[in-house]
Amino acid sequence: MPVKPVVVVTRKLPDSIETRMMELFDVRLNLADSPMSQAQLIAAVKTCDVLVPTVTDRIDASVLSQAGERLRLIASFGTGVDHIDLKTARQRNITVTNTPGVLTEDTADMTMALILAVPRRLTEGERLMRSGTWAGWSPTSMLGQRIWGKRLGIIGMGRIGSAVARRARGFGLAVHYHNRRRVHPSVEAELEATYWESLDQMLARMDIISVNCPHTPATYHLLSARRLKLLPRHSYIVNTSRGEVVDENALTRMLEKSGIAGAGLDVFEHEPAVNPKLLKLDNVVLLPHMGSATIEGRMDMGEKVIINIKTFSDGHKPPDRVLETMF
Ligand code: 8YV
Repeated sequence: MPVKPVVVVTRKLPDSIETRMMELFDVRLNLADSPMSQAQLIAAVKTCDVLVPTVTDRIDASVLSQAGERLRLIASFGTGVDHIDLKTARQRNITVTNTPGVLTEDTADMTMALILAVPRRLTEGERLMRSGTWAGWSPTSMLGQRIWGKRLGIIGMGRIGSAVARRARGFGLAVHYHNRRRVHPSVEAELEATYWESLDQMLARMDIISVNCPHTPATYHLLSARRLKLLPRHSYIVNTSRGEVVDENALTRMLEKSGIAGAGLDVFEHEPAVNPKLLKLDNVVLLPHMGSATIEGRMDMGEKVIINIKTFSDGHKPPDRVLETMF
């Protein structure tokens, strides 16, 4: 790899991150911030040493198979890597890195915000105020569901799931979880978390479900139409992970017919598209994939990308290598 590798960054990053990148690398920025088409991505991978994509880019086999010999590193700006074909990258000897850890607390905060917002009808109340039709306080208006004492079922007890569990305890929620592997007993004890080997059994007994697992082939539509039907009618779902983990159409049907009480969604199956029927429902809170959207988080993510590229171009193993076997 050349001393100053050619680095293509697919979206606009914070100014100071771009400035540092310009000092260190031969960088091609996207100042207009327009999402790149597949043809533009292919053109980019033909000429660069390093690609810095985000969740809005699909780095699939058709892109990677047209990459030039010099493409050696994909330093993704983000933690999720479901937009990158890891197998093809490995076959072509392209290293992939991500930015884990630095967006954990922000994403957990947003998850907690949705856990509070949906049962307490936060955005519904806000819409009422803005409509100018609020008739004043009444003992029976805008009643929601109490949070304290309810059961929270976390799907995916990784970094973010654990950070959600820590917050949830402060709100008096009983923490339950399902994970591919049971977490260490000391972590379970710290989080006072109850493990469910069977996702189906956990779903049937929870008041609130939080989706915090990555999207992989194994978790695609993990919350399928069948599993959604297991949820109690009074329960809520919050998803700050990836839209693909939940069958969005089935969820919408469930919400329409009050099969569950509500949903808080920060992610969608076909972003930026959203099932238009969801927009019509009062019992959902919808956010535009902003779980990790803090200034500090974006700076930290950018720093991680820079460290990964610099370490790699200096001939060392970058700290945040992603291996297929991790998923
Ligand atoms: C990021 C995310 O904003 O890091 C992730 O996996 O989902 C988001 O919080 C986005 O992916 C950046 O590419």
